[in-house]
Amino acid sequence: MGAEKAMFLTVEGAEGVGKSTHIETIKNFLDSRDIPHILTREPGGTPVAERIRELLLAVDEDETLCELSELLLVFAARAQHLERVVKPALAQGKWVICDRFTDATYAYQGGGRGLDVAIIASLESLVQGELKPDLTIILDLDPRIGIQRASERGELDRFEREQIEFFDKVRQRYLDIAAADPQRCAVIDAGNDLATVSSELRKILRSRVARHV
Ligand code: Z5A
Repeated sequence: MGAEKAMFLTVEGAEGVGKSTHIETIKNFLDSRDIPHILTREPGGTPVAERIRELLLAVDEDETLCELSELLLVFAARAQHLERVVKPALAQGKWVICDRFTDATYAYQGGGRGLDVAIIASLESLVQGELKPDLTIILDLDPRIGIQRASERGELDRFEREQIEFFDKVRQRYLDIAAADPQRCAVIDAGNDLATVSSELRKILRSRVARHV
């Protein structure tokens, strides 16, 4: 393995776009090149951060989570995940593939909930410093299809119960992020069949990742 620098790859998108499915494609790509890597996710990735995830996803009829609490919990989980998992892995030369990261905060808490981007940016700077993903794959899909896919899996979590307008805003914010940072972000049409999406993803990996190995 001749990696100069371990890469930090993130996969993003709104509800049911196929992140888990296509992270497997990335894993196979790295395995085929003997690139050491870990798979992780946000919110979560450590025992403490997974407990925060449970709080974030739980439907609690007695007390709704206020928007600022939600934002702070997301970043609390991220701080723990970065210190305990992401930074140590990168320091050991292991690539990190993360199912969602801070773009999700801009999309869900910023776009969906309407929280001020400046507040998110200041927390991002506090928690991450200069650390950003090297490559972000954004799977883009009409939320109506994504929700349909998710609802076929069973009971819906707290986010999945949001109205379609919420997911339209999330999707749009992801597209805005990609347009503002095309060097880092690649958008894939996740409305195509699985084979087409995987093939497009491999093409992106060959062009953007191969030069690092
Ligand atoms: N959240 C937040 O608010 N702020 C933050 O900063 C962060 C997160 C980091 C949990 O995330 C929630 O946290 C998330 C936002 C919030 N809530 N929502 N919504 P999550 O990643 O666990 O939640 P999720 O979006 O529901 O992910 P998921 O359930 O893992 O879905 P997915 O990984 O994108 O999809 P999948 O499981 O790979 O695929 C879904 C189904 O569709 C499955 O049956 C596949 O076989 C099928 N599929 C996938 N692709 C295709 C294609 N191309 N054609 C046909 N069928 C397909």
